[in-house]
Amino acid sequence: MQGRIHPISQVIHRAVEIFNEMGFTVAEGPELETDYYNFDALNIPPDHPARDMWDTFWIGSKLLRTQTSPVQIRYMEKHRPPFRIVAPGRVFRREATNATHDCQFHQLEGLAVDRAMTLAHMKAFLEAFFQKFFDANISLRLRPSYFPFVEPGLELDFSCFRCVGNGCALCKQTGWIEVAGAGMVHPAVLSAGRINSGEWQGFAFGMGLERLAMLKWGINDLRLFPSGDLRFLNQFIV
Ligand code: 2NM
Repeated sequence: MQGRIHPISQVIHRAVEIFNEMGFTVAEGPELETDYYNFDALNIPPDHPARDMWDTFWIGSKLLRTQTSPVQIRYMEKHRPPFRIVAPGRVFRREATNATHDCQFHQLEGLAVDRAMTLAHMKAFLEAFFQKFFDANISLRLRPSYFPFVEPGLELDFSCFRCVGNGCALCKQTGWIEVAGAGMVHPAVLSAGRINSGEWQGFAFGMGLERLAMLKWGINDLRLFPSGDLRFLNQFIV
């Protein structure tokens, strides 16, 4: 019996390939993190109510990263701008499991820092990304939201590639599908990365990869991904 590339690995490979073409390199970091890199450096001090946005697995004095953003902080500490990076990897949330939530999943986050890197650049990069990833004519919509590490913060929706905006079950009749969070990196986060926020600015975004895979292949339960069930996995022949 022949081995196969896991569907989430396939999504990571394709996403990285597309972002590479747009000048992004890959950054990686530990899954076991410190309070500092997962929260404080991301503008979430110990008593900040936003900590409750992420239910966290603690292991002694360390934690399992709740997003891949700590990778970007570590990268900023060691590299000078301008740069563009993506950080794909496994993240952990202390949450109950159902068809659309799991206590471990994969994210791909991006960070681009330059002297004048704006949300307009981000919209163009991400529109190009989704068009290539889904091989469909997709446009993006930005909605105001809140994440402590960005200001302004945004949710990103893309136009439904199934019904082309007319309304169907996939987009719950809205014509739009929520796919990512994003924003302009908060000056306090740039400072934590030893980057002068008077000279440099950047956008950041994060998306769930199980969700991308579910949309791409019409999968309705994300618990299938870590199941190891060969009846499921054998359908993803490269
Ligand atoms: C998101 C939403 C908004 C993000 C921020 C950063 C960092 F470290 F550069 F500040 N990385 N990723 C970010 C911003 C992630 O995920 C929903």
